[in-house]
Amino acid sequence: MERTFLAIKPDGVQRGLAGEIIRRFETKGFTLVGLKFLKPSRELAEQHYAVHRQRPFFAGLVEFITSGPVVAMVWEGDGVIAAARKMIGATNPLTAEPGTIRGDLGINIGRNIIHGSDAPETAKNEISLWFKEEELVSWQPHLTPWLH
Ligand code: 3AN
Repeated sequence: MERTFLAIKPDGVQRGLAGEIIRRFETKGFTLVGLKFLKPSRELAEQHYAVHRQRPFFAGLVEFITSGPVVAMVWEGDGVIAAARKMIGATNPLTAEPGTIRGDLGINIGRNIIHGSDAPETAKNEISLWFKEEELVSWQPHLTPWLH
């Protein structure tokens, strides 16, 4: 079963959007298998955004992501990596489609509310960077077997 890593960034937490965002993935039918609330260390943030190390916004991005608590999550389900990216919307909230999380809730590219893994390989790496194996819970909702 496919898994992806999602993180509600400090702006999403500070604006009180965590519940709304979790609700969207729950009602879509995906399964939450990992959840933690933490203020990321600089080391964790730099590893997470390592591919952006050369970009002009890297320092600001690390500064921002370490500035406050984030909700780190692992979600499971068929096609969850691509579907979550679709539900999150384009990187720039101003051009993200209405109906997406960024399109509905954000306006600033540097404060775009949520992170989602962009491919199977990044999902695998990000999950193991943020979570230990024993922090992930494999389970099946009994009432909705047709989702799986
Ligand atoms: P996404 O989060 O949609 O996969 P990426 O991977 O291109 O977008 O960028 C990672 C993060 O870097 C974004 N979520 C955003 O917070 C930040 N970012 C990307 N482009 C810019 C930019 N031009 N200015 C400031 N921050 C940016």
